[in-house]
Amino acid sequence: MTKEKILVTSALPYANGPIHLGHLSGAYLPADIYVRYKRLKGDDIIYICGSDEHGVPITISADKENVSPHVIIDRYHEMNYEAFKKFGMSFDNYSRTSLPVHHATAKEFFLEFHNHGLLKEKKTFQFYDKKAKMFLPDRYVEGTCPNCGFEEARSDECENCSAQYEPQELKNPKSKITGETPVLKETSHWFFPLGEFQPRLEKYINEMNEKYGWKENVLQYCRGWFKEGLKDRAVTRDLDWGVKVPLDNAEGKVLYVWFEAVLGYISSTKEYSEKIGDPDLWKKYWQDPDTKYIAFIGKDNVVFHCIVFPAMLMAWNDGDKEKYCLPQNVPANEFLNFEGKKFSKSRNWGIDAIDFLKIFPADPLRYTLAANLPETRDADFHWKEFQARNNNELADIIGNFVNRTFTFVHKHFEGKVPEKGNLETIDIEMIKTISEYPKKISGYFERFKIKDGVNEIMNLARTGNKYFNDSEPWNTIKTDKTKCGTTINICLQTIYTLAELFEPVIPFSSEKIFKMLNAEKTTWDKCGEENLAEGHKLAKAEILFPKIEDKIIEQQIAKLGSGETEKNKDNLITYDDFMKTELKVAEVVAAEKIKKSKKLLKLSVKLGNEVRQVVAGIAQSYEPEEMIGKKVVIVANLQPAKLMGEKSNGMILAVEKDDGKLQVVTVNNSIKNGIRVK
Ligand code: B3M
Ligand code: ZN
Repeated sequence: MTKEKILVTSALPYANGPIHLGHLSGAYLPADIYVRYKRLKGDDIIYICGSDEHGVPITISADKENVSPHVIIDRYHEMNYEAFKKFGMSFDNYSRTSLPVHHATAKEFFLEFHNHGLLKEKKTFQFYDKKAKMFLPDRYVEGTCPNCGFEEARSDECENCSAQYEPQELKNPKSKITGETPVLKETSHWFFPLGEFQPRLEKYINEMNEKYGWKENVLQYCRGWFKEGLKDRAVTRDLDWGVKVPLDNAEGKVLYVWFEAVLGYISSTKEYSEKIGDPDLWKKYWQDPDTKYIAFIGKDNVVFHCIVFPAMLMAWNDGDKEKYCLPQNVPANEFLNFEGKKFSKSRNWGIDAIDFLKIFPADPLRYTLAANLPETRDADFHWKEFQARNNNELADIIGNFVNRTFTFVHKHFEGKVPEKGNLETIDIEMIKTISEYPKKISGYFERFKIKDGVNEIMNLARTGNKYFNDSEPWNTIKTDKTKCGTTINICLQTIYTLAELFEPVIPFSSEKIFKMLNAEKTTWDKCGEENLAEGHKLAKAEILFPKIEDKIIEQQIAKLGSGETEKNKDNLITYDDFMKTELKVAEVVAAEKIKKSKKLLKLSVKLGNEVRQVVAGIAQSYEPEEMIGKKVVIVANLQPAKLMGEKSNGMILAVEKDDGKLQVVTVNNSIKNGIRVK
């Protein structure tokens, strides 16, 4: 069989928060299983992903924490990459859209379109939040629908009655960022003529579907968009975080995050090629018409991957430069819910991947998610099901099969693969079953029926156990050792096949089994043959899947909705840590403003006999005289610092109130100053 050249991408997660189990089961695990499977098939495959690091949500998070967006993207890029590694994701490259190679790629596409006169510059009115000093994207404006009166309508469409309207028609608009009433301000943007591409897009999707069989859910979404009619789309935004619009008259504008994020797949491949010292390698995947490009995503990204991105590639391909491959298939998944409800950070419903993997190994999670992927409809993760999949399937079916076979081999056959004697029907059937399996599972994986494939592999382990039981080696070892040897030999061959078929699903356990077998993997197509020679020496058995106790699962269930997450458990400090901070009661004896500073007050405070100078950022909340006589709490052992040229020796504790003003923490006047607070 000829080897295929395959490019696989998974949606680039926003570096604006931790990924959770829903993400894993949508766009990542199915892709990883497919990629690992194709690698075993011996195909030429590259698997690309990375962080999506632009867009308004990132700037909003940054503003909330009063840090630069870089702090946010660095934090979540690292965190998500770490979680992916622990989960066993086998990306060839995990890039970031903040890298220069990405900015250059995105600008190149924009300029190509601009230079060919494809982009139209149009003036529009858009809501502007004076307090936040920014133009508001549609989803950050809420108001009353001009059509049905629904009060939570967006600035351009109503979720309740589906009406679409101009922003100026929305009644009582409110900024979701500051709560202020936004004003309409004129701005201009560049638009991509998506509507013009509709006939070609419909043809493309029909053709791909006919040839490669697209998923019904994906086709449905596309048909829905076509029916509504594609419209021009603005590909720029008024924002300063993102890829700058590479034109002279475009101050303060960046490329719309979706326009550039999809190009992140290309720039990630370029980055990879540079890294491995073969800078042109990316072209082999992106620009060779033989490439089979598969884009794995969740259902909310369908329009961007089946419509917007292909249209952009078509537009590029209309030019005179090297042409790009379009996705051959986009096997988007539906959503995974958590214990019957949507994942929600604010309601503490669900669990982040990184937290999960601090408590449990990756394979039981991979298996549980894979056996229940939301391929055709939304699926649900349940803690009890996770426990049952681990205990009753991984441990009791495959774990038990491996364990009982190894126990036998070490006890009765000196840890070596026994010789086979005459084969009986039951043996011949088992050998035949194993030999048919690789093809059978390929049949599922090739059509992106990952879930069915995974469940079918577990059936082979079930069949193995049945064969073991029906052959009764515990009897034949006493009556007919050759026959017993035949059974154990065939069981070991089955274990080998299982280890390979399961490699894409539970790679860590598969590796352990191969170690126990003291053998290497072969290619997928050969893994159903007899791969272990008679007399081959095996290694010691290990426990593959320890059972998960009820108690552990109940603890997790109890956390739901409560606010206790793994993270804040990690943030706990010891008593000794706390005692390092010397908090003391101090009496303010003098206070004055600091010239040239709106925020700072210079205070003299008394701690016992000691008088110190402390500079505090409370000038917008207190007049100096209001502070005098207050018994405040200060951090007394903070390293001295200079603020606006004034020495500060300690820090006053304060809380921020709803209106943004500070209130210093005080104690009752009867408390002596200098006393330690603990
Ligand atoms: N970051 C959206 C999401 O995580 C987005 C995907 C980009 S793929 C190019 O749903
Ligand atoms: Zn409405």
